[in-house]
Amino acid sequence: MTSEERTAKDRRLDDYRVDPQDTVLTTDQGIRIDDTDNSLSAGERGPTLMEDFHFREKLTHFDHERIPERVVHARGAGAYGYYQAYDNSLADTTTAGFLIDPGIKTPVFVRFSTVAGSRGSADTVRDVRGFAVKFYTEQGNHDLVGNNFPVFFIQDGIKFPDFVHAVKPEPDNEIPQASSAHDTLWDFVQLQPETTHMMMWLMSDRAIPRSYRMMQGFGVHTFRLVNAEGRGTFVKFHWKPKLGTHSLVWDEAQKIAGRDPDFNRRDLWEAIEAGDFPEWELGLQLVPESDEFAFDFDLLDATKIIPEEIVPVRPVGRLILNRNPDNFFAETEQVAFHLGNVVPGIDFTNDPLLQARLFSYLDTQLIRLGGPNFPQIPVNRPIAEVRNNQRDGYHQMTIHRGQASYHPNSLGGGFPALADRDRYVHHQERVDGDKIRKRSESFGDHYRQATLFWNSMSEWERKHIVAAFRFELGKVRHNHIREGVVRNLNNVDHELAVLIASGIGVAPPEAPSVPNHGQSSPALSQAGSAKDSVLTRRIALLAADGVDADAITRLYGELVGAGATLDVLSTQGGTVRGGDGEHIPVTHPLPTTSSVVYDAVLVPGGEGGVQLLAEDGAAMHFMAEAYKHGKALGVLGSAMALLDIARIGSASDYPGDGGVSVEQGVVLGDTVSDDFVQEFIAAVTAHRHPERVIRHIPA
Ligand code: HDD
Repeated sequence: MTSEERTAKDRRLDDYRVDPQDTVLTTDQGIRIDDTDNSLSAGERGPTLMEDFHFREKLTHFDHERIPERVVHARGAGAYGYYQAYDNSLADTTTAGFLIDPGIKTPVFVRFSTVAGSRGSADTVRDVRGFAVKFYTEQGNHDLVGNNFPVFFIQDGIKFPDFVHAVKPEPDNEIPQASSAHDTLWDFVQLQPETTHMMMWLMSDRAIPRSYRMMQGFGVHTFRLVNAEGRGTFVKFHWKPKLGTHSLVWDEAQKIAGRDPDFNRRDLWEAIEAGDFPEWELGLQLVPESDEFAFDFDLLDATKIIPEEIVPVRPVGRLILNRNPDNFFAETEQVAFHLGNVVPGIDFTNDPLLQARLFSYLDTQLIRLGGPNFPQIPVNRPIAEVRNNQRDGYHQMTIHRGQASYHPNSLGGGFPALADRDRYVHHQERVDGDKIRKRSESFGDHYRQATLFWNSMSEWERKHIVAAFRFELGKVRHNHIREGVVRNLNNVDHELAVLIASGIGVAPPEAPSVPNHGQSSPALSQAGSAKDSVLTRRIALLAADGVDADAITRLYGELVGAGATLDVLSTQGGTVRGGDGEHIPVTHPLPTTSSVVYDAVLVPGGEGGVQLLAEDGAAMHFMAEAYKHGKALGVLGSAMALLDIARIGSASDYPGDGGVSVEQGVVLGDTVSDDFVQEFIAAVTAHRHPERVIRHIPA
């Protein structure tokens, strides 16, 4: 990283970084140690002595190395970077400097996570992904603790423990790990129709992102921006990934969970190490306070979106992640987000889910990080100056000087003084009402937006949603739960409910009294997401002795030049011999890897090589599986014979005129011509080709 890329936060962290280079082993007391492999004992074969302070200290520290994992979002990965506003004329809307001043690069730490699984669970499970951003602004820390879905399961945070108990592994046997496909979750869902909209998102491909770098983020709640005059504007926060929003397919996601459970974490780490810095654009939906009641839903209801076609998302800045943490525990595990960390110019609304979160996050850090001084942990420290009269407590790291730790005081000169500028001013709002436990009637519709989501999906996205419901409900043992879910979904869309019912052994419901309203919001579909680059796409090239080595050299140059990576996979490790005797290094032997960790496959020609691949089950499985998952395939010359063997096409699909043929992402050519390269890059850029017929593929 160049010195220019180092942020103010990086400089603050310098004081805490410890490097083992040129050091000598000591105890925690600084006593130098010359043997850490043998305990002090009475005789070579005798008992260990209590006085072995090095042994005792080493073991005691080890015994206390674990802290409680997060009750939700335990599995995560994080990175540092910065946020920079565009020249966006938001100065009339908020006093939050980091949102309006293009001259400021605000340091950030971002942590992505799954929700239900434990710390050691797999990355590619069907789940919501956390997208939590800590902005270390000059006005203090601001946390935007969002998800990759714009809505939530429940409307009031008092139900959060119920929901989490239902989705987590069941309490008697702690099964299943990191999965929503079990009775308790669906029991809760069928009895709590407010979950319906979120469940549509959870059953969609959004719940299995290809990469953290390829998913959207949302602040979910309606927040409020406040300007210098105290005028409020409702706001929804959106993060849009530069690489587009792309997903895995379910069969693939499950296989990756075994092949590479760290798939998303590794992807984030490797992209940053390679200098392919992940990037998102921040967008805002702004609603004047006068329009609070202008919608057919309540802005305070976190199970609702504001469709982008009604209130457009206005781009206001960009987020870049450019540095991996030095130490997972110290930084990614100890980072403490809190929805209540806000800077002047950003305020809350009366969304009851938001209000509950204001309590829960501080509370959870107290138990998780062992006391009230967790804001002093390096990753949590603001870059803004911290001065107050809070004192003592476990793990106090600050040596507060002076006699006075109270306000007002005369003995300390009255310091710290009360701020008279750039201070936090709560938005003024008149509030009065009866003390009641009652949900507002404006929160009463649970289906319209679930229907909107369903209507907005492309045909293949709908197929995936139906398959996901069938998979999950197929694992539910109680019939009344399956029936209850189908009953609810019938209010979303009759055809959807019938399709699901027929797959899970439930009688199809009668048509509902309120038919589908027919409205859609195209922005909700991933089909139209950005598909304009192959940057960081992972391409597998299958080769065996006798391969056309020139083709590999050319393909490598073209694809790596376009920003993709190309791995040569073969039946064994070491090198592959080209037709003319050249040696090409093998990146991975086929048995150690799998098609599921790649985005696309290339198979060059070369008679002997093609024959060896044809006889190799792993190679044929690789091609068939990649085809099944909708990935781009580029097949050259004699390798076209493999299409029949893998049951994914036929060499006769190629007209044989020296040109290039393209059918649903399968690109065939005689040689590595410019056309072939262009068509293959276009096929990879498209991400997936979900229209293929794949029922017959056994992989
Ligand atoms: Fe939460 C963690 C996001 C509702 C209580 N939440 C947590 C994290 C994210 C979210 C991204 C992980 C932060 C990290 O990486 O450390 N949570 C959300 C979103 C919600 C939401 C987008 C709805 C809009 N959460 C929610 C409610 C409650 C909580 C309603 C409780 C009333 N969430 C927590 C928590 C966690 C947490 C128990 C666990 C670990 C932590 O806070 O630091 O306090």
